[in-house]
Amino acid sequence: MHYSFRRKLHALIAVLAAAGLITTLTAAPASAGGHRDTLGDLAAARHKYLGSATDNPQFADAAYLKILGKEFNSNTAGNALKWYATEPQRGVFDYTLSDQILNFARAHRQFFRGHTLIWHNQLPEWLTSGTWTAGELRAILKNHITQVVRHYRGKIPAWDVVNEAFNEDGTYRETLFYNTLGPGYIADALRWAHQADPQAKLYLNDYNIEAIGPKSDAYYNLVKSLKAQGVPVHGVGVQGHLALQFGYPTSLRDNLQRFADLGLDVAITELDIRMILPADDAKLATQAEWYGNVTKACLAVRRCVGITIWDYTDKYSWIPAFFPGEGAAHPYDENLLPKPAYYAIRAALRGR
Ligand code: 9MR
Repeated sequence: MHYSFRRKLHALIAVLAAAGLITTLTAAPASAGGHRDTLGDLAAARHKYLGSATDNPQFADAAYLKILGKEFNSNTAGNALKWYATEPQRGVFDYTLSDQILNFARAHRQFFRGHTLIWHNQLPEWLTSGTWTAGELRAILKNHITQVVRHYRGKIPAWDVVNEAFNEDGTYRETLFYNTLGPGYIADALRWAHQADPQAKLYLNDYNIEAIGPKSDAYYNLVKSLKAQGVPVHGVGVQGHLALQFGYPTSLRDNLQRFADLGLDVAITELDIRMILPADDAKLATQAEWYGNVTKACLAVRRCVGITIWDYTDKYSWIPAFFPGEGAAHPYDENLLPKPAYYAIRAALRGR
């Protein structure tokens, strides 16, 4: 696909530049125009992607879209592929919202992450208000996964199949799916998704698994046992919703590496770094350092395939609504201007 062509092109450029055969294109300033010096280009030269999530309301904002299409080489739907959006009535599938985002990504030659097939939030009313036997729910789940993944077969190369399956202490989260079907729903979901698109990379994804601890240990043990049973699981997504007041997860790199050592891809899937408002220069400097450190952690792990920022700008942040008094979490500000964090990501991608 286009993305892998572009990756190869950038790898070739990097090799030629390293050999001194050409002056590296990525050294050109952004103002030189074109797509030569974006975050996505710098990441591609390191064989990674640097992406952003987006959402449908943002499509009314031309200035926002211009940056989204130009600066990032990966994209994902913040909401449009969730169950409430794709199967609003039982057996009735709607891809209007997700197509808008996927078509934009394809037009801009971006990689794409599908988020998400199974999650306990943003489920349709018909599903949460019903009472289901295990047999019924299994059939509903299988149909949902099969339909959505098959619809996008060959177009969505990576899926968050199950999102947020564990509690902080590493026990299973008691969701509709767990309570009705038991923990085996995860292996089943992965198998159904694999049948629907054998090429897609299938991920388990969660927050607060950046550091080594009970929750990331639960994933480590689960994916190890799934792999031992031959269940198609290919990656672990570390969301990366960080907050300055809680400290930097210093074991991030080692944690990514231990999953990679199991033969899995890893990705930072929903990065943002919030702070208690108001923002000031010191907090923005610390935030920039953290963005740089997360980027370096991914670069240090060969099987870390890339980083997705959970929308690139403070203008469309999910955070103020969920954590009142917090925000300023993204690398662009509310006026779509780059913050110190943006420059720290660039520097890290350049190996500085
Ligand atoms: O960014 C999403 C926001 O627009 C929604 O209102 C919210 C609903 O729960 O979900 C947000 O995305 C979440 C993601 O799907 C899973 N990890 C946590 C993200 C932030 O809440």
